[in-house]
Amino acid sequence: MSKIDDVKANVEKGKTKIVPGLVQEALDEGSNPVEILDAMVSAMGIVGDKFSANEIFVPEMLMAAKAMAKGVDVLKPLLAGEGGASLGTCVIGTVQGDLHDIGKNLVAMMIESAGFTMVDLGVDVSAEKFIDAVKTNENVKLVACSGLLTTTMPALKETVKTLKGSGLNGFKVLVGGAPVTAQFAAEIGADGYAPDAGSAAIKAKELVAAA
Ligand code: B1M
Repeated sequence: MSKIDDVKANVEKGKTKIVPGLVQEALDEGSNPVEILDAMVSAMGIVGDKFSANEIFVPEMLMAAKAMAKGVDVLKPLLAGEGGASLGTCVIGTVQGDLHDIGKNLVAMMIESAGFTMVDLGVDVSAEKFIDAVKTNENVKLVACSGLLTTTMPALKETVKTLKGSGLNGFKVLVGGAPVTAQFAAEIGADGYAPDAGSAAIKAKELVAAA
C-alpha cells in the first residue's frame, strides 16, 4: 500500500492521531500535496457513501472529518500561497443550519492564498451575521457562502436575497457546495458559482476584477 493509500484508508477510518504523521510521511516520500488532498477528499466521498448505505453513522462521519482536518493542517502551508497585497476582504461562512466546514475551509484557504484578507464566520451562519460582517469589516469585496445539504439550499437562497436586498454594495456574492449548481446560483441571484476550492479562488479574483 502506498503512503497516499495509507492516508486515504486512515482518514476513512477516522484515525485522527495518525493521519498527520502519515501525511508528513507521504510528503517526505515526494508525494504532491494536491494528490494527498485529493486522496483525502476521495476518502470523504467513500465515507458519505457508507453513511448513505447505513454502514456507518454520524459519529464515524465526524471522526473521518476530524482526521481529514488534521491532515489538511499539515498540507496548509504547502497549499496556501504567500498572499501579497490584498485584493480586498472576503467574508466566508457555511450557511444557517449547516455544520459542514471542511470544504468551506479549503475554499477559504485558496481564496486567501489568491490575495484576499479572510474573515471566516464559521458554520451555521445566518444571513444577518453575513450582513453584520460586511458592515463591520473594512473593504469587503466578496461574500462567499457554502452549503453542503440539500436542506440548507433555501438558507443559501435566503442569504443571497438578504445580502442583495440590504442596500449595502461594493461586494460580490460567490456560492458553492456539493448540491449547488451554476444554474441554482444564477436562479438565487448570486454573482458567481464555483464547484471546488481551486476554481473558487479563480472565480473570486474574476468577480472582484470585473466589479
Ligand atoms: Co454530513 N452529509 N451530515 N456530516 N457529510 C453529507 C453532505 C451527505 C452527502 C452524506 C450522505 O448522505 N451521503 C449528506 C447530505 C445529503 C443531502 O443533503 N442530500 C449529509 C447528511 C445527511 C448529514 C446529516 C443530516 C446527517 C444526520 O445528522 N443524520 C448531518 C447534518 C448536520 C448539519 O449540517 N446540520 C451531517 C453531519 C455531518 C458531520 C457533522 C458528521 C460531518 C461534517 C463535519 C465537518 O464538516 N466538520 C459530515 C460529513 C463529514 C459529511 C461528508 C461525509 C463529507 C463532507 C466533506 O467534508 N467532504 C458528506 C458526504 C460527501 O461529501 N460525499 C456528508 C469533503 C469536502 C472537501 O468536500 O464539502 O463538498 P465538500 O467541499 C468541496 C465542494 O463542495 C466545494 O469546494 C470544496 C473543496 O473542493 N465547495 C465550495 C464547498 N463550499 C464551497 C463554497 C464555494 C465554492 C465551492 O464558494 C463560496
